[in-house]
Amino acid sequence: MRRWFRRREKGREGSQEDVSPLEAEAKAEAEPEFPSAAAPQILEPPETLTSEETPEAPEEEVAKEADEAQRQGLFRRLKERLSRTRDTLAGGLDRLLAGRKEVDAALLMELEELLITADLGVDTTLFLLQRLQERLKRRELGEVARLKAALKEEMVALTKGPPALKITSRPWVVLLVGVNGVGKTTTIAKLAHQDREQGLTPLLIAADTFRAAAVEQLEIWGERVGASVIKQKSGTDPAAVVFDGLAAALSRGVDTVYIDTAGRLHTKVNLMEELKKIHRTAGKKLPGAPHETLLILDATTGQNALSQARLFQEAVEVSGIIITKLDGTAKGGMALAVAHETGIPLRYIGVGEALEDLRPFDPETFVAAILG
Ligand SMILES: Nc1nc2c(ncn2[C@@H]2O[C@H](COP(=O)(O)OP(=O)(O)OP(=O)(O)O)[C@@H](O)[C@H]2O)c(=O)[nH]1
Ligand SMILES: [Mg+2]
Repeated sequence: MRRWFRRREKGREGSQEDVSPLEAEAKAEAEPEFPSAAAPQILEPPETLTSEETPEAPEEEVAKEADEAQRQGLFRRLKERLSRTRDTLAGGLDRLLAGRKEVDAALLMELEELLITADLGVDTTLFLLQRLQERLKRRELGEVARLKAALKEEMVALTKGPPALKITSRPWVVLLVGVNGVGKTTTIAKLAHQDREQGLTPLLIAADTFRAAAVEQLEIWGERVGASVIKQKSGTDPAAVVFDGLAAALSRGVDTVYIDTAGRLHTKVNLMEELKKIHRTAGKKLPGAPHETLLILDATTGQNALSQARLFQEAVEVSGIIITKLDGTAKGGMALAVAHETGIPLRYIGVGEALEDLRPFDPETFVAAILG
């Protein structure tokens, strides 16, 4: 909306600078170096500009077209990034349907195999198959072409969850959890980058005190995105770092706070206890915090991500999931399984290592990109 408004304003400025026909002629005479026969035609102002009642509609249309072009560009890139999953799913389905005239039980059995290959997991695959079999019984899948459309509809329906939470208090505190190497620190940088783009002030808290390099990594990202980092020396109790970090957030009046946590401690039990303590401490310093606890899952781990989700859910109340590294895997179907089987809203997907490579998860767009 804001972009559209800016473009409209720019359009207006542009039309104010347009030369009148008389000025144009004078300009043409003053520029004898281009005496070509085509010159008068070029200088003649287009009719729309000389008209007294320049309608606004064309400008709005241009802005809409530009937005549409941008949307399509983003979608094309998403499709490219998800191409390995797309090759498995969309490519596999096309091969399956080639030469077939009608959908029958045997075809659905083959589809089952394909969905498992794309890492949708047994439970989600069987759920989808059951929905398709019901449609088949209702004679809704007569033609082969209907099968793809029906599968897309059922996949989108799988992932419909509550809408993304909005920032309703300041500072808005987000705790990021997940096993080591899934992309927690990188995702914090991407989220902080998005905030900066929207004119918000993020603050990063380095609560992964287990590895000295973890703090440094967060500092480098902080510098890159223009966000302050609150840290203490390696080995400090992470809950204490969070307590001090939130005190700093309150005194500085920042908009958002991202807490980076360790992915590995001596034992899993240690890690879960540490996360619980961080969670409790945040709430003590700032009632209601953390406002979001985001679980980061790595797409390349496929179905294993589901057991990670169960593990973390037992320790802290996970309010949203981010799936990273969907760009490098054919296992992208796992995103649908995770969204369906955990019941936790999938908020974002990571499709690359750059700051811009975090996209809000939209079921329709995602399904169209892997199967459309
Ligand atoms: N291709 C790709 N790589 C990603 C994505 N997100 C993160 N990575 C990479 O994954 C690696 C690990 O990322 P980190 O952010 O360090 O992961 P972490 O969860 O903080 O790891 P620990 O601190 O060890 O627990 C880095 O090389 C990132 O660049 C993504 O969406 N796509
Ligand atoms: Mg990290």
